[in-house]
Amino acid sequence: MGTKLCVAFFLVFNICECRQYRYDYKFVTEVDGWIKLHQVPATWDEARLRCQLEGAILCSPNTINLVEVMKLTMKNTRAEISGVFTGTHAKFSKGDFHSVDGVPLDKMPVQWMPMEPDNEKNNESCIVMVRNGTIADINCDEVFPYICYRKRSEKVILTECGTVDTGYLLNSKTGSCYKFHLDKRNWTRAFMTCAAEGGHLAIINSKKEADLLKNLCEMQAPGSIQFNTIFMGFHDWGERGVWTTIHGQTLQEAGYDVFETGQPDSAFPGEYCGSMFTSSTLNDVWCDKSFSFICEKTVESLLDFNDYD
Ligand SMILES: [Ca+2]
Ligand SMILES: [Ca+2]
Ligand SMILES: [Ca+2]
Repeated sequence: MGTKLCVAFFLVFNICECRQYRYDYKFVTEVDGWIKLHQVPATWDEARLRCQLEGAILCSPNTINLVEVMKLTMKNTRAEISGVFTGTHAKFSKGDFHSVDGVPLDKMPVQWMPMEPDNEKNNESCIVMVRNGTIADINCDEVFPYICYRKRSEKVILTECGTVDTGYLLNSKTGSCYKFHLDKRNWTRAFMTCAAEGGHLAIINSKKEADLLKNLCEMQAPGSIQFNTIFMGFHDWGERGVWTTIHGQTLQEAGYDVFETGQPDSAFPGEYCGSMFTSSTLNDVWCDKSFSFICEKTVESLLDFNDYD
């Protein structure tokens, strides 16, 4: 109860304050927005997508303040040695470098490194920035750390689910929030999407929750047939035939293990990822096939109770 009161208070407080976005983003006055350094190097596509899923954009040195903040953000991390991917690219048209929010490179207050740009092997359509603020063109499939940025806007209001993402709806029966993704992704991408949104692929903890997810499917995808597949948060973790949730419990421990009749059947060449039919019974499915999925998050998953400044 204490936590719930605290969350309620926090959300009200936050609507007035508008400084809190999510615990992993820091508000930076100089750029009037939130910044997050991703230290794990990723390809440019991966970096762009992750920032987007977090509700931000892959940061570019659009202004002098952004350049300075990017340099500061890299300081004392490995990114200071490697540099970071910026959101500036020419993937759509060779040489036409723009930030992901549409600013042409020529308007950015940055200089090329010596000998750059060289478009090596005619295959360099992404831009990295190093600690002194100079840039180079680079192959987009290389991996670098990167910075996500979200500019403050009037619209930043946390919902009752503790996120700006209005796709999450609170269910009073389970106390969890759920978002139905009609867009189809493979299991790994679905996992990443939920994680970036501050949640996780849905884990069914009771018959009540199974019924609720079934209703959610009916609401979100009306007319969907009973045996449509929705990815869920369980996996065989390489232990063939042993099903464990992404939070490490057996399905029984989690509270719901009702497979559809004849399932799991590990259809050729092997089904190692978890799903449910829209009728709410479970099924093992191919991990690399793309299906719709449901993310689940707790109200407080993105909140930072230590940061009231
Ligand atoms: Ca180059
Ligand atoms: Ca659950
Ligand atoms: Ca199956």
